[in-house]
Amino acid sequence: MQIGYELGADQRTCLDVDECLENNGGCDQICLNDVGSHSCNCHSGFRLLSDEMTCLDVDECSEIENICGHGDCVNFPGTYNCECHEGFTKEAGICTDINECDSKIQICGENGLCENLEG
Ligand SMILES: [Ca+2]
Ligand SMILES: [Ca+2]
Repeated sequence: MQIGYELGADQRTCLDVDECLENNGGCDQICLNDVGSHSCNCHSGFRLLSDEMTCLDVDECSEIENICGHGDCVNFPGTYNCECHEGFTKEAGICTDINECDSKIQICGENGLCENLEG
């Protein structure tokens, strides 16, 4: 008898033990049952540590340079958020410059020429 197997009802067959049924196989998040063993996995935004059981949040703010563009990155478990500086708007999660000239409000008046600046 090997670890990871249990004896079947006929006392001759080795059956896989589903370790995930008990205590989630010791896994932090996702337990994957394999024949004769099992493994752990993590939800997206988390990383499996070297103990192969524990999931740790990925700090996108420090790991991915300039992830927010013109904004402040705030790390959350499993995700992150970009808080844009004034004059910038979030597009596809990244803070990009608002082109005030394109907005419906005619900020420069009828005859004024509008020049878009960063921020
Ligand atoms: Ca198993
Ligand atoms: Ca995160």
